[in-house]
Amino acid sequence: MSFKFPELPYAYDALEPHMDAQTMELHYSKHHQGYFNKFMDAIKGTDLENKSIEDIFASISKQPAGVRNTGGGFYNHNIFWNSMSPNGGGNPTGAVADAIKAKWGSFDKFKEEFSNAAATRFGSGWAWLIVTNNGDLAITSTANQDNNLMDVESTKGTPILGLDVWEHAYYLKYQNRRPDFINAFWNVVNWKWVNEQFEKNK
Ligand code: MN3
Repeated sequence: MSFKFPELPYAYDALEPHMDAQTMELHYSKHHQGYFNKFMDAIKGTDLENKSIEDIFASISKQPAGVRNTGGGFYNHNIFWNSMSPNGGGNPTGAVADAIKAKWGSFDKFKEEFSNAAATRFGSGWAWLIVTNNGDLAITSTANQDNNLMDVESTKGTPILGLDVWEHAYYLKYQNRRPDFINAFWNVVNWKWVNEQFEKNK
């Protein structure tokens, strides 16, 4: 297994006005790249170099905090970039749309609960839609760079939609108004990609 720093799937300004170009550039080229570089340094020469990221997360409680924080930072931002698209927004489609309706009753109710998870995460962290290990959908929130693939989380599953609510994700454009950033996110959600992840992991 070798890890690669991914290309951003669109231009820095592609998600304007919802996600501003300056934030996107700093977030990807400084924050995400920084996590990746530090993760590579942290696992260099260890047996983790030959493991998948999922395997590393499955026993993350046995690893140094540096591996947990930087490995999480690397993986989580991959999910975040793919969760958005210039052609995104609107309503979910495909099997995930049906599963959301079955679980929450309506897309609006789902949006409300996910937004609430993102808004109420104290400090830095993430809101997720995950496929749990028994194939169910769940909304979760994790601190710092943790995610639900990690053995430290009580709810286990694979993230299929992720929202970064660290201040670096929104402060330049939205300052302290995290709820405005969360509302803007819905205009760019890449439901096609989310549905593909759901199909793969359900
Ligand atoms: Mn971030």
